[in-house]
Amino acid sequence: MPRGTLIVFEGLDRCGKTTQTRLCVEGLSRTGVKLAAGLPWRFPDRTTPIGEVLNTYLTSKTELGDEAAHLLFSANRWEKAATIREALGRGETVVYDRYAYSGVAYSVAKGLGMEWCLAADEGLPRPDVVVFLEVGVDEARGREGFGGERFEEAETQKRVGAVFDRLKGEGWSVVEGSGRMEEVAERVKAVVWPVVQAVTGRDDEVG
Ligand code: DGP
Ligand code: NA
Ligand code: NA
Repeated sequence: MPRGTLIVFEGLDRCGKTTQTRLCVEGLSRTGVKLAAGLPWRFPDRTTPIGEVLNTYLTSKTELGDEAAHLLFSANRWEKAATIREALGRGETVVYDRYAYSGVAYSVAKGLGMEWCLAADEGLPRPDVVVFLEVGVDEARGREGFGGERFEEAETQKRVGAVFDRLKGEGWSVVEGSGRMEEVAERVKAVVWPVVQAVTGRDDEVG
């Protein structure tokens, strides 16, 4: 049995990631690809005990040192690692709204070392494709809800964007995130579907 595909969406706050992640799942479900239950999955997963701490941190109700925050975000991913591996092993495709790259980008933007940050996530299931939704900070800023949480000011977002630029590499697909959401979804489909086909061995048209 072919394994499932691990698809990850990354980007700055308010880049449309959550909408595009959902549309991607809807598109995949129409193709008949076997999907994990309850997609999209997201990090931080605020439903776990560690996730609850992260939620109070992000909404600025608690303070944490940068290193402690980094390791908690990473631990939040590690507590799901076995679940992800099991789903992929059952042939189920998994779609994530944020993954370890956000962890590194936000922490390095705060001044922590790149190597130190990367080390905490080393060994997590490796994504087959990272869809990076590229949206300028000024555009993201104009979107509804921007500015509500800890890292959502323009200066932070610019620094986070610069770290993402350093992380972009093999397996990354940068997708222009501005424009109508249906147009963006088409661009996403064009990069995701070939990967799903390659991993699962399907060769039919996108549904
Ligand atoms: P979201 O729920 O996708 O809006 O993410 C909440 C905020 O948390 C957002 O500003 C990005 C930030 N974030 C997400 N993952 C991590 C991480 O692993 N480490 C750090 N430091 N910040 C993260
Ligand atoms: Na956010
Ligand atoms: Na979001």
